[in-house]
Amino acid sequence: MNKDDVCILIPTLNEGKTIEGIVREFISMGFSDILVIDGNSTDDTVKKAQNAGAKVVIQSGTGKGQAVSQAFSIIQNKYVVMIDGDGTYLSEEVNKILEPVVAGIADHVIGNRFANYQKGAFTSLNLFGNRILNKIFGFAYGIWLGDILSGYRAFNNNAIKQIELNRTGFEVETEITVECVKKDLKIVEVPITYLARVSGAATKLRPIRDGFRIASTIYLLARTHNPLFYFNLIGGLLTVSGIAVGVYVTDEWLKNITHIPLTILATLLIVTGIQMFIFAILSDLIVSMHRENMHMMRKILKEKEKQ
Ligand SMILES: Nc1nc2c(ncn2[C@@H]2O[C@H](COP(=O)(O)OP(=O)(O)OP(=O)(O)O)[C@@H](O)[C@H]2O)c(=O)[nH]1
Ligand SMILES: [Mg+2]
Repeated sequence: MNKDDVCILIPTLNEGKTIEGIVREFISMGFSDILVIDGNSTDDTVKKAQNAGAKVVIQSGTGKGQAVSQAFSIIQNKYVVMIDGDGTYLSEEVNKILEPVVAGIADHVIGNRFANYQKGAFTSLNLFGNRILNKIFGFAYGIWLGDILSGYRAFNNNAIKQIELNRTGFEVETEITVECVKKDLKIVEVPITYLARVSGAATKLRPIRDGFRIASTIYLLARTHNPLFYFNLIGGLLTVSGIAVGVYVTDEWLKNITHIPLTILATLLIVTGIQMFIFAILSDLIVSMHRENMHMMRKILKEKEKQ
């Protein structure tokens, strides 16, 4: 592999304490194309990154997601490595991350932080949240990955071109993974080390708010991939609440108390719930046919490229 074919992409927001060291490490390993995409840091992140030899672009919007999406639109390299600028990942593990894309066995590589994490790298809330979100992702997309939210990733150019990002914040890692699954891109996970943040460097992640946003992103994006999961969940919730109201109404009726509005509500909830199950089956049919068409189209495009 020619190291000039690789772009090291580092999104940053106030990472003045760590960014210089990271850029220097990559340069000393022979990587010359280092792109720092900065979210208008108010500390000396930009100056330090430039001094160390990185190209710095100031993002036009806000949020890590918008930054990554903007960076993807300007990168032309054959391979891209994305790494956080907070010093929690090891630059010397870059070859581990790059190997599967360079070997052609993956379009996208995710560094799995659970393989080896330092004490204090995850708070117990983050650890719990990460595990739950990986499970929800597995149920929604049928692909059981160990660490969908990792910040250390590699891509080939094909993946960069195909991944479309619309979320602006910390949902970016989820959206990248979902896009790869939807676009039939091959994902490989490799074990990596995860370190604690250096003291005094603040996280930008708000675990509860961002955790809910990530969970809702996983769910909402599943509509066009796994409509059975998407609509059956709504149907299940409606039916179960309808049954609960119905049980209460029946119990009261046995005691000679009649609740007409609640009876209507129970019926409506159950009927709407069952309609959602039917809708799930129909949507699944449409999505399956669409997937077959897209699969065929990609095959034709690949064959055309070969000619
Ligand atoms: N360009 C840009 N970068 C951002 C923005 N928000 C966060 N980042 C960078 O994205 C990377 C990940 O952010 P972190 O705050 O470390 O979030 P995290 O790694 O998910 O959470 P921790 O576990 O607390 O480290 C860091 O390099 C941040 O500087 C943003 O709005 N714009
Ligand atoms: Mg971090």
